Amino acid sequence: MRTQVAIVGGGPAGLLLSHILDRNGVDSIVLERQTRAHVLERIRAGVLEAGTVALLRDVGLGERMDREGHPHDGSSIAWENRPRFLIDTKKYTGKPMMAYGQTNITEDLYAARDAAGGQVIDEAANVQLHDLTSTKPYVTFEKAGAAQRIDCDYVAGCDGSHGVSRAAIPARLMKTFEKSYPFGWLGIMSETPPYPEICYCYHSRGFALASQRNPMLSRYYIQCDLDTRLEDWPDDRFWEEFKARCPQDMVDAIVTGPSIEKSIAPLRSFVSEPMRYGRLFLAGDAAHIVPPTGAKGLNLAVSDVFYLSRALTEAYRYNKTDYLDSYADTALRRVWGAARMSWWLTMLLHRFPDETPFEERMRLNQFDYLLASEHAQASLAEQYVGLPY
Ligand code: FAS
Ligand code: PHB
Repeated sequence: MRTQVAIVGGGPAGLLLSHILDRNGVDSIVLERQTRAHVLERIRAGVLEAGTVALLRDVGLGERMDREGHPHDGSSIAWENRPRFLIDTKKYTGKPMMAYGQTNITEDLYAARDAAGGQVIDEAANVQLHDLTSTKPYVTFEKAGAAQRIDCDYVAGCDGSHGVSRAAIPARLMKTFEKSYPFGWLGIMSETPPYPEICYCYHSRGFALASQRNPMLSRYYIQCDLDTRLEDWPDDRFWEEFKARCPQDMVDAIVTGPSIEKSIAPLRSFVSEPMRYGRLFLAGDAAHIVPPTGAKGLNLAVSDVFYLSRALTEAYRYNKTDYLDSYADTALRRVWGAARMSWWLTMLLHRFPDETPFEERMRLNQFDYLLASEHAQASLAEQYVGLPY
C-alpha cells in the first residue's frame, strides 16, 4: 500500500491526526493493534481543556460534544477542615472547560473516519518501522497472518506508552525523564447522577475525585496503594471509603450505585525527547505520560496533533518544513508545562506514605496560600484550563 502519512496507533491521537489531515487533503492510513471494540472499552479521560474543545469544534467534531458534554467553569478542591476552593477558570481566563469522555471522542472519531472513507486497519499485528531517516520510510505489519507493507512519506507514532514508535528511535539519541508515584487511582464508573461539580478531595485518609461523563454516568476515584487488588474492593467498600474522604455536604449529595467499570491506574510522569527521528514524529502518550491529577493526558495528545497536523499540512500544501522542523521543540514546550502542572497538583493533593511532618505542613501551607492569593488562583486557573497552543 502507499499513503502520504502512516499513523501507528488508533487511539485519540492517531484517529484525530488522520481526521485533520484528511480535512486538509493529506492521505493517511491508521494501523491499530487492537479491535475497535477493545479500543472503545477503555475508560480514560473525561475533562477537556478549552483548547481541545475549540479544536474539536473547528474540525467538525463538536456537535455531539456540545449536545452531550457538560460545560463547566472550573473544578473544586475540598480540603479536609478548610473552605471549599474553586479553580475558577471562568473568572480568571474567561474560558469554559468541558466534561466529555475520551470514549465518546474516540467513537466520534471512528464515525468521522468511516464517513470520510478513512483507512483504519484494526488488529494490525507486529507493526515495524523502516528507513525512518530516508526520504522513503515504510511500515510493515501483519493482518490475518498476511504480511503487509505501507510505503509513505512520513510516519506518525501515536501508539501510546507501550507502542513500538518510541522504541524505533536509537537509544543513544533519546533522553527520558521519569517519576513514579507510590500510589495509584482506583476508579469506578456508575450509572448514577453525578456529583454536580468535578471535585478533588484532599484528606488524611487519601485523595478522592468526583467526576462525570453525562447526567446518568458518574466517575469516581480514590487514591490506593500500588499493590491494591480490585477483588479486595467490592462496591460497598469503595463507596464507604470515598465518603470517608469527602466533606459532609458531598456525602449527602452523592448518589451511589453498582459499578459498571472498575480499574486501577498507576500514576507516572514520563517525557521522552526528541519527539522526532528523521521522518518519524511522536504524538500523545507515545512521547509522554502525565499523572491524571491535572486532566492533561488526553489534552496533550490533542495539542501534539494540532502542531503535527499543521506541520504536515504545510509540508504538502506549501512544500515548506518550518513547522515540521520546529514540531518537537514546540510540542515539548507545552508538554513540559503540562507535566510540571500535573506533577505539582499531584504533590499537592496526595499524602505520600513516607512523607515527613515538615512536608505535610508545606503542602498545607501551599493550599492556604492558594486560598489567600488571587494571583496564585489565577496562575492555577490558567494552567488548568490549558495554556494557549
Ligand atoms: P492511547 O494509548 O490512547 O492510544 C494508543 C493506541 O495505539 C492504542 O489504541 C493501542 O492499542 C495502539 N497501539 C499500541 N501499540 C501498538 C502497536 N505496536 N501497533 C499498533 N497500534 C498500537 N488522561 C486524562 O486526561 N485524564 C484521565 O483521567 C486519564 N486517565 C487514564 C487512565 C488510564 C488507565 C490510562 C492508561 C490513561 C489515562 N489518561 C487520562 C491518559 C489517556 O487519556 C491518554 O493521555 C490518551 O489515551 C492518549 O491518547 P493516545 O496518545 O492516542 O494514546
Ligand atoms: C475524569 O473524569 O476521569 C477525570 C477528571 C479530572 C481529572 C482526572 C480524571 O483530573
